[in-house]
Amino acid sequence: MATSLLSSSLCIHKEGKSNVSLKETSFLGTSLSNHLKSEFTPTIPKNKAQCNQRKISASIVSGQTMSTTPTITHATTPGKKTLRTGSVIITGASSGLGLASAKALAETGKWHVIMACRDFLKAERAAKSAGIAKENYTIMHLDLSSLESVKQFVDNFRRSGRPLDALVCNAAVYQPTAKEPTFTADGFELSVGTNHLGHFLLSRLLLDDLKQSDYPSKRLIIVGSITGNTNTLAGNVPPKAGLGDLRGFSGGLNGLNSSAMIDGGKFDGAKAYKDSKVCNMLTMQEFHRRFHEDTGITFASLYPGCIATTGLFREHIPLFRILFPPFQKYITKGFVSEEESGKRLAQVVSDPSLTKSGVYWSWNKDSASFENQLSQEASDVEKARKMWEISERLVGLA
Ligand code: LMG
Ligand code: NDP
Ligand code: PMR
Repeated sequence: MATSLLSSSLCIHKEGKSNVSLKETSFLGTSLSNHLKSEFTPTIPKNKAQCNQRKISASIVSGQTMSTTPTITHATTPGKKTLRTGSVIITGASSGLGLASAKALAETGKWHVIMACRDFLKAERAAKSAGIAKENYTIMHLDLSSLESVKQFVDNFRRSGRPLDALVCNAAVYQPTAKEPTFTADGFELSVGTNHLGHFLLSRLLLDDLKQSDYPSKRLIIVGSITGNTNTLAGNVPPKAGLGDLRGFSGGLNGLNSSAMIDGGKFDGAKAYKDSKVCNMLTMQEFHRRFHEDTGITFASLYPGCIATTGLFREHIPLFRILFPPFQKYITKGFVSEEESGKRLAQVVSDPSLTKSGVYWSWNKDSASFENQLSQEASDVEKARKMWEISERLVGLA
């Protein structure tokens, strides 16, 4: 039974329509220049004065929060229109998928990466040991488990004078062994508070900055996961994701006068994480419905594959950490290296052929991307709307 379930879940990947192969989508290669010819009108000079002006105030804070001075560089091809360096914020870029995608994007030479991290020193060491060139990244402090920190990050970013062309909501915590809930600075259960509510406020605030960007393809990417989707085998491993009627969420997830769980049930750290991923995927779609048409911004989510070696499993029992990578490699075959997952996320950020909005991307075994199907709950329009409205209230936007 296990085998048949396994292969049926893998079939979803095989059967998925493969839109692009890696070969076809080499970052910003010929296909991008073609794309640019038709779509891109350079508007750098318009922003430059504004940028310079902002740079002055940015220098006041840069000593503390930034490792490089903001500069806007241009990639020039003689005789062709030029595309300025893109500016992308990646949350949780100090390890795992975030670091790998920061490296992949920086290495194209077409992106400056703002690594939005809670631990400045760790991020600096990580960037150095990954070999990311100094001029290609800036580290800025962001602790997603504090709404005040999110607001400060947005202020600091604006002061830096950089445009915002892409935002990647990647950071996450996972507490599979926690017996009792812990809470964010604002009193929300930590996993949903950090993975969803912190990112919700961040992306709502930065939407204005994305709107102002003159980049040809502006994107807001939120990392989702297979384990939040109950239409897959992985999503059926207990405890399963389920938001119920959102009664705990509506009550503020504070564990005092309301449950710490979205569905109002008993605390379960693994479920809270999976629920937070459902919120991430619902948020992406609600953004798409509310803002895509008017702004042209691409909103997308993805399941990058099972990156069984990352820090995400740091709180799991040691035996799990030993067995999980070989289990995923040899049994489920869902394993993907950090490097490969980084390339996948980088593709969703910058590949000219992945501009479709409202999509949940996955990759098949040949590492070709395809548009995957979300579970019924993760694509529930009414639930997305309700979840959005409660989130607005909890983060103080409504
Ligand atoms: C929970 O336990 C913990 O309680 C929780 O605290 C948290 O840690 C959480 O997700 C994290 O895990 C999960 C536990 C329960 O799973 C295990 O880790 C136990 C392992 C049991 C080993 C079973 C043998 C499998 C083969 C072994 C290979 C050896 C390698 C070791 C691997 C270690 C790492 C995993 O899990 C269970 O209850 C086990 C049963 C899981 C099967 C679930 C399948 C349900 C299928 C339902 C049908 C759905 C159909 C979907 C079809 C979709 C198609 C469209
Ligand atoms: P890691 O633990 O390696 O990376 C998570 C990052 O989030 C770290 O940089 C961590 O910072 C950061 N972070 C955690 N809490 C906060 C906070 N309060 N404020 C700011 N940053 C924070 O895990 P992964 O790379 O595996 O996870 C990245 C994303 O990929 C997550 O969204 C996860 O849900 C998703 N994902 C992962 C899969 C996997 O198999 N690993 C599968 C599917 C999705 P620090 O370095 O300081 O701890
Ligand atoms: Mg899962 C095709 C099968 C498949 C895939 C792709 C994953 C991904 N897992 C699969 C199957 C199974 N897992 C099976 C059959 C089991 C029971 C033995 C199993 C168990 C399991 C555990 C205990 N798996 C896990 C855990 C975790 O603690 C991880 C988790 O749920 O984190 C929330 C996890 C994961 N399995 C995955 C992926 C991608 C994860 C982790 C990360 C995530 O969703 O972010």
